[in-house]
Amino acid sequence: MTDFGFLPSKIDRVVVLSGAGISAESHVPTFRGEDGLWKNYRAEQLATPEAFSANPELVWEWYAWRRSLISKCEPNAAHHACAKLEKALPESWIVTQNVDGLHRRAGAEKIVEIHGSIWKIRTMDRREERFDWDPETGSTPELIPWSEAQPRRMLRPGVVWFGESLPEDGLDKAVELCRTADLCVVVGTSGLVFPAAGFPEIAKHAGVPVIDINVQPTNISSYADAFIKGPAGEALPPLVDEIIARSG
Ligand code: BJW
Repeated sequence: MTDFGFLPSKIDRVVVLSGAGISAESHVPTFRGEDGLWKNYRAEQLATPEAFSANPELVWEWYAWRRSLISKCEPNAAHHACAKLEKALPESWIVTQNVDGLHRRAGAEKIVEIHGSIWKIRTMDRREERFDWDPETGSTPELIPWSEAQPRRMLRPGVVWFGESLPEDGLDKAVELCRTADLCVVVGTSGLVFPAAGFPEIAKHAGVPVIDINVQPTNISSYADAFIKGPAGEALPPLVDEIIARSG
């Protein structure tokens, strides 16, 4: 049983910062580690704008494979706990690096998807962006779609690749949430990819207590106010219940 003595006595605004580890128990592969995607695929050949320019079909195929895989996955207890928290504490938000859409499928609504969504397609310049695939069926056009508004421009997955800037509104919102929350809960991220890896530090510097949940220590747990070691689906639900008990 976790002792929640590290929690502030009154909590109204929580920011949850989630990474691939929160979806691991839903069987969505993480990126790093033994079973991670980067074990079998090279990031620079698939998750960069240069990779898409060099071989759009290969990149498209890889994302189609991932969409099909994710469409068979269900939100787990950790996604449901986040949705429960967001409903109970209306000023709380989820900032996720994940593109899988599982927070939304668990019923959460106040979500900042800072690395975009695998269920969106867009032009390179973001002037055209839309939801395209049905997450329930995972159906994906076999051919890469072309922009209607900007002929001769291919549409691409609506995610943020290495070397690309994050959408400015999402980035500003995430930073503001980290500065103004009563509590920052980090869950299932290796804390290696910037700028998201710097969000917990922004909270810490603003005097916001930081809790890290992970199956193993990370650089974030080294400065967090509390580290809860364990799978997100087991560690998060009791924490959320305790936070809700302290709210209002
Ligand atoms: C569990 C668990 C369980 C498992 N329960 N836990 C500053 C310094 C150095 C470099 C940079 C910097 N600023 C920018 C950069 C460059 C770059 C970067 O950070 N590189 C680093 C690798 C060094 N960043 C960028 O390029 C970003 N753009 C940018 O900053 O623009 C301006 C700029 C550009 C260039 C130079 C300078 C400025 C964009 C980053 C985009 C990241 N995109 C990806 C792919 C998204 C699309 C897709 O899905 O295909 O996003 S990469 C991948 O990593 C994905 C993830 O969102 C991201 C983070 O991964 P995450 O979520 O942490 O997953 P894992 O797998 O790493 O970790 C899982 C964790 O879960 C582990 O800790 C496990 O232990 C744990 N776990 N089971 C709880 N059951």
